[in-house]
Amino acid sequence: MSNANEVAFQKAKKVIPGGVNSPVRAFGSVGGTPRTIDRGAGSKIYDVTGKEFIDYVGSWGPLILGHAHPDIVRVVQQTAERGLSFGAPTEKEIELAEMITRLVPSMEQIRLVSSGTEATMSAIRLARGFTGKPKIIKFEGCYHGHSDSLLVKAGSGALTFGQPSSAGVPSELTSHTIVLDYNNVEMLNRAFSEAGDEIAGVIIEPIAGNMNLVKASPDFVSALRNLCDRYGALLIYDEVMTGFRVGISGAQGIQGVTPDITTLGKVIGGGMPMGAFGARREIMDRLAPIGPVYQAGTLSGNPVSVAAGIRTLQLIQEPEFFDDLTKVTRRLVDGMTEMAKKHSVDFCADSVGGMFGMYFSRSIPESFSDVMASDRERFNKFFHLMLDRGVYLAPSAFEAGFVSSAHSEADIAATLDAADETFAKL
Ligand code: HOZ
Repeated sequence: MSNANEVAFQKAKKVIPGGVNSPVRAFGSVGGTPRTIDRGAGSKIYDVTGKEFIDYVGSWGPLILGHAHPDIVRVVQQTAERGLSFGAPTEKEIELAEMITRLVPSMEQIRLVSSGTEATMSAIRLARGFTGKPKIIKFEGCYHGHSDSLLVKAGSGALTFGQPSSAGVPSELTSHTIVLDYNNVEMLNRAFSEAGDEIAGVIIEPIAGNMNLVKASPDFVSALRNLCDRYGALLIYDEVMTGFRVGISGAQGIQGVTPDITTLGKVIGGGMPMGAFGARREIMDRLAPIGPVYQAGTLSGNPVSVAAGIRTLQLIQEPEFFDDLTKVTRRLVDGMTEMAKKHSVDFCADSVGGMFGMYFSRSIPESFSDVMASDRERFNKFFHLMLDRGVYLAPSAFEAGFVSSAHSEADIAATLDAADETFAKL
């Protein structure tokens, strides 16, 4: 590898812990030196040596239109010229809220925040404030940001680095968090029958993307909705990753479920920092300044992020947008599966909209334990061989991947050529 990435990483490690501003970037589980990125354009990113990569990370999900989309860059520039932040209401944030509430009808009102972590943390507080109950159910391998009570048996970087539960979180702070197996209806029933009166809410990634990609089964989803209704708990759909990524109304639109609270992030900021949470009005009325549940943020509803978000949501509502994105992503995963078969490698892949999972296992995982049983050593080799061939995948076997509308047939073909060579070497 060229020296410039190594030089940059060594310099970074002196002043930034582990050389990165978020752990999964560090190549910690796959080994080697992270590429230091210089710029991006469309489906490609370029590192500091000038090497080009077809990018399937897309800044971990937000870049559904690809890098530096001209329309997004233009609105960001135009908006920035009029002021970067006001800490006061703007007309544009109303426009974004109207757009989101129209596209995701379970969210009658939304509040904008600056990250997915803030969105889920606030959603949990709201669920407790609304129900007056303390306990939250989450599922092993789901990641809902890094707030204390949710960092228990979590996915994403926490899982990648073998610390699904973080140091620095006193057990008192997680004593109200109940962790259950994903897609396990029996366990869910049992938890509600034992502690139903104390459960404020159940938070779930309805299509999990932080333990690779794992879909909630229809039975599991309907059990969640029914049990929450029966016990007066709130169903919280964490759609930070899936919102406006798997379809125009998110995973809830695909599954036909009406959650009580939804959290969003990533795509809604168009590549700028942004998160949101929303629910029906009676729940949102509990928030300050109307209600007693406090939640705030200096940069919440930041005008530059809002402008990027509005333009992104306008573009993804164009006819055929999700049909095309879904087809291209499907072509990628089907092609990868074929290549693996050609070389007799145990591998499978799946996708929903513009989000995909690739697994070194014989069948598509349905639970955290299935994901853990996949061949991580093989993934690590695969990752590096693909990287050498100019394909940038998430540097972890536990992260979903993302295709953007900028990915062309030629990108998919080049990726499959790289996969052909790679699988031959595994
Ligand atoms: N949830 C994202 C990855 N699964 C966040 C990216 C990060 O942790 O840096």
